[in-house]
Amino acid sequence: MALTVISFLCFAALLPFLGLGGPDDCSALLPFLRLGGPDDCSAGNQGPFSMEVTVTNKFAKTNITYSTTAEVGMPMFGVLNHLHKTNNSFNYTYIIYDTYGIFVNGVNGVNGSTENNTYWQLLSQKGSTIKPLSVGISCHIPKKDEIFIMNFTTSSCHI
Ligand code: B12
Repeated sequence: MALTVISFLCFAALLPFLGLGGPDDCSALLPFLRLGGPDDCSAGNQGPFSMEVTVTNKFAKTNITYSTTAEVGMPMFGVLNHLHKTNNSFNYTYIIYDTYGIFVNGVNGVNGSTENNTYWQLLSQKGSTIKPLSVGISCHIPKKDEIFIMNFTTSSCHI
């Protein structure tokens, strides 16, 4: 008799995990099956997104816009390398500093120069707002709908 009672109690305790008995069955199983919940919702936001890279040079009066794709979380360094691999009309050169990372030296054959006080300024456009980056391409992680601008201009002092 005692064995029957224990067996019954064990079976009743297992019901929620077997998906049986009562209206809360599904939610009781969810944590074990890893269905639903916030992780699944955010999974929908992963994957590649499209973005634009604009190369502008006021001296040569040129302005070229490239369309490319970026992976969520990928730094601009990876995005620019992907753009170059998929579109060989875009190319760039860089110098690695062991302090701040990767510095863009030249774009499409035009190099910055300390003698001429020129450099490739990096900017980010979201909607109608354009801001200079506060970090280089190795640290900047672009977001969906961002336009990344490489602007050949004269050096201005910044700290
Ligand atoms: C001068 C300077 C510049 C000059 C450098 C060339 C020159 N003619 O001297 C110019 C104007 C080109 C410049 C550009 C940029 N800079 Co600057 N720059 C400085 C500054 C004021 C002094 C650097 C220096 O001379 N150090 C002394 C020398 C002896 O040391 P060094 O290691 O040899 O210095 C070199 C590197 O620092 C390099 N460098 C300069 N800026 C940057 C930025 C990055 C991302 C990298 C990898 C290297 C790098 O150039 C220096 C001279 O060769 C520092 C601030 C500071 N007080 O340190 C900011 C600073 C290094 N720059 C900074 C930034 C953000 C930029 C830009 C990304 C700005 C932008 N939105 O475009 C761009 C780089 C864009 C690109 N093409 O990749 C930040 C870096 C922050 C970070 N965590 O990454 C700093 C710390 C300013 C700040 N407080 O925000 N910069």
